[in-house]
Amino acid sequence: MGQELSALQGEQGRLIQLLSESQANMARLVSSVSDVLDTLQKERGGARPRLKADLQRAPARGARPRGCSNGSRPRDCFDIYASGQQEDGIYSIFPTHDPTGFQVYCDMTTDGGGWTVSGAMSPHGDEGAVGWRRRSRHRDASWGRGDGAWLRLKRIHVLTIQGTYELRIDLEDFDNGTAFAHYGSFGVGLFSVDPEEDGYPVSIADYSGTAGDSFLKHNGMKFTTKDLDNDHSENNCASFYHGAWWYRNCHTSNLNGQYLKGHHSSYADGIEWSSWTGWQYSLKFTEMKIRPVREEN
Ligand SMILES: [Ca+2]
Repeated sequence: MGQELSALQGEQGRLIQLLSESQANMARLVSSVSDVLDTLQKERGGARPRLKADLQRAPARGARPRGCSNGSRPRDCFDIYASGQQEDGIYSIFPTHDPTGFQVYCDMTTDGGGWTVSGAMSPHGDEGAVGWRRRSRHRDASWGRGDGAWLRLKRIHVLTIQGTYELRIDLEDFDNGTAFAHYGSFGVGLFSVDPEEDGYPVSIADYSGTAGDSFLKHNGMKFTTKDLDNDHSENNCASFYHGAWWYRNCHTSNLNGQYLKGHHSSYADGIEWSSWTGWQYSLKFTEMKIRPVREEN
């Protein structure tokens, strides 16, 4: 315990030094670390591993106990798949850092199955988007809407800190064309002391697939919504492009843009994946899904 405390105190000192140029940030971060230290001191028992993980935030490779048979609580759809339930549908999962759990849609058929669908958020106020809404409602049943973006990010966060996760994005156009983009590693807020305060920055790497990469340029960016501008543009990219995303200045993809049904004359404000269909084609269907990277044994 003493060793851990002094390691934490060392970390606190390092943060102070790193942020000395920004007094506001420094104060906030130091108080955040201090809070964790206080809590740690108060609750030396039960909460310790979680708090330690929160501070260190090293994605723990190989930490997944095998097998989720009868009665044990699945941390994600892959646990459910591994326990023998291999039908697409809505399941309850219980991530390590959100033990009360929540429901998700599990894709048990695409590319080996075991995918936890983290969704593309529903288009904002697009009443005409019936087909998309019907399909996304099914999958997004429990992920919330509107402000649900932040709830969703929190859930993606608690999932992706459980290990190394891969990301697959499936796309469909209005001519029944399909494509996908795969990323070998993906997470949000992986290195944040307070991920929400930090804007759930995205970590993403290792593209492969058929849709081309339209996401790597967003690596490291915080999430921006219309009411919270975390991007590098002098404007708010979410307002400007009618979406919510890990915008830089501003985007190569905009999966929460407007449902504009294919070609549109406006610029980049639809559901765009630019490397596949450019900046003036709003896709019919998109789906983001994550799965823990299986160790090679
Ligand atoms: Ca901005």
